[in-house]
Amino acid sequence: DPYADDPIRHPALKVNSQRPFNAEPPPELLTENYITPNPIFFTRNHLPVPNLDPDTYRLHVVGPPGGQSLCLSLDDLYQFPKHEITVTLQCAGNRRSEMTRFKEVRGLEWSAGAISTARWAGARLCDVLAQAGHQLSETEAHVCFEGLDSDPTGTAYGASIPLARAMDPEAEVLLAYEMNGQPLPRDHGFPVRVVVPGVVGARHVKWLGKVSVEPEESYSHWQRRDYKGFSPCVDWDTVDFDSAPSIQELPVQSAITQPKDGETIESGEVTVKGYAWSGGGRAVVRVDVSLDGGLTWQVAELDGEEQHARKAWAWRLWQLQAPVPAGKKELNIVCKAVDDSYNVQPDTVAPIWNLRGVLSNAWHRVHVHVAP
Ligand code: MTE
Ligand code: MO
Repeated sequence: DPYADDPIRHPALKVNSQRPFNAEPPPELLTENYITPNPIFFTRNHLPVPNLDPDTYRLHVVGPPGGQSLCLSLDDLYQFPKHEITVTLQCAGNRRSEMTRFKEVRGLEWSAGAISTARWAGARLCDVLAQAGHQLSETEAHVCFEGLDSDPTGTAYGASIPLARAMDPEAEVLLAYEMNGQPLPRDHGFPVRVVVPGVVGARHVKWLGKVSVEPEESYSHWQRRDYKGFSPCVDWDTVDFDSAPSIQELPVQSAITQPKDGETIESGEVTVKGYAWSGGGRAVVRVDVSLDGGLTWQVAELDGEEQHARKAWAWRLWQLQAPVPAGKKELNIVCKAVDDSYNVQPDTVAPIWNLRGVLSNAWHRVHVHVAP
C-alpha cells in the first residue's frame, strides 16, 4: 500500500477520499479563526505523501542557457531573505457538490471547505530565479514546478505559472518552508512548497523537487488535462482541453459557514457568518446577505486583516446579526461578495456548470427552520 506511510490526520476533518487523502474542515471550524490552524487546514493530495528527509532534501533550479543551475539544500534556502505573508489557498473544486446537485460532474465532492488561510514564510521565487540567472526577457515563458510525490509509473505532480508572475516581486510568489510559524506539515508539502498568492491551489506545488523555466506551460496532466473551465454545453465526448486556458487567478467567492443548512435556529435574532475571497489580489469590498432567498439584502460586517490594494491575498471573514422576520417558519439565507473590480458571483449554478465541477461560485444558499 503506497499510502501506508501517510501522516496521521485530525479527526475533525471531513474526509472526501482516504487514498489519496482529501479532506476539509467542517464549516463551524473553518471560520472560527482568521488563520486556519495547521491540523484542520484542508488537504488536497493526488498521490501518496512522500516522506522526505530535511537533511538530504535538495531543490533543483534549472538555470537559463549559459546560466547556472542551482541545487539548494534547506540551509541554502534559509540564506535568501525570509518573506512572510498571509495567503488564502482555495482548490478549484471548492463547492463542487453544489454543481453535482444540479447535474453530475466528475470530481471529489467538496463542500464549501476546500479553502483555508495561513501565514506562509519562505524565500521569494523571484530571488531564487534571479540567483540562477533568469531574467524577464524570455517571452511567453512559464515556470514549471515538479513535486516529489509520484504515481506507480513514476510520474510526478506538476504545474506551472507564467514567468511574469514568478519574477514580479509584488506578486510575492514564495518557496515556503513555514506555515503559521511551524515547518510545513507533511500533508502540506514538507519541507518546501510553492505558494502563489491569488492563484488556484493546483499551482501551489507541494514537496517541491524541481523548478525550471520553459517556453510552454507544464506538460503535466494537472496543467493540461484538468483544472480548466468549459461551457455548460461541453460534455466528455466533446471536451477539447487544449481549447481552454489553465485556471490561474480564481473568481470572486463567498460562502456561509453559520448557520448550517437544515439547522433549526431560535426566533428573535440570527447570526450569519462566512468567508469571502477573490483571486488575483482583488480585495473583497462588500458582502451582501439575504434572509429571503435574494429578494432583499443587508450588508455584512467584514472582519480580518485590512487588505492591500492589488495584493489582497487573504480572505475576509464576515458576519451579520439581524432580527428574524416575525412569523417566518423558515429562512432562505443567501450570501454574495463583490470584489474591488466590482466582479460579482452568479446567482445560480446553471450558467456556470461545467463537466469537471470547477469554479463553483454561485450565490451560497442555506435553508434553515425557525423554532416556533
Ligand atoms: N502538489 C503536489 N506535489 N501534489 C498534489 O497533489 N495538489 C494541489 C496543490 N499542490 C498537489 C500539490 C492542489 S489541487 C491543491 S488545491 C493544493 O495543493 C492543496 O494544498 P493543501 O493540501 O496544502 O491544502
Ligand atoms: Mo485543487
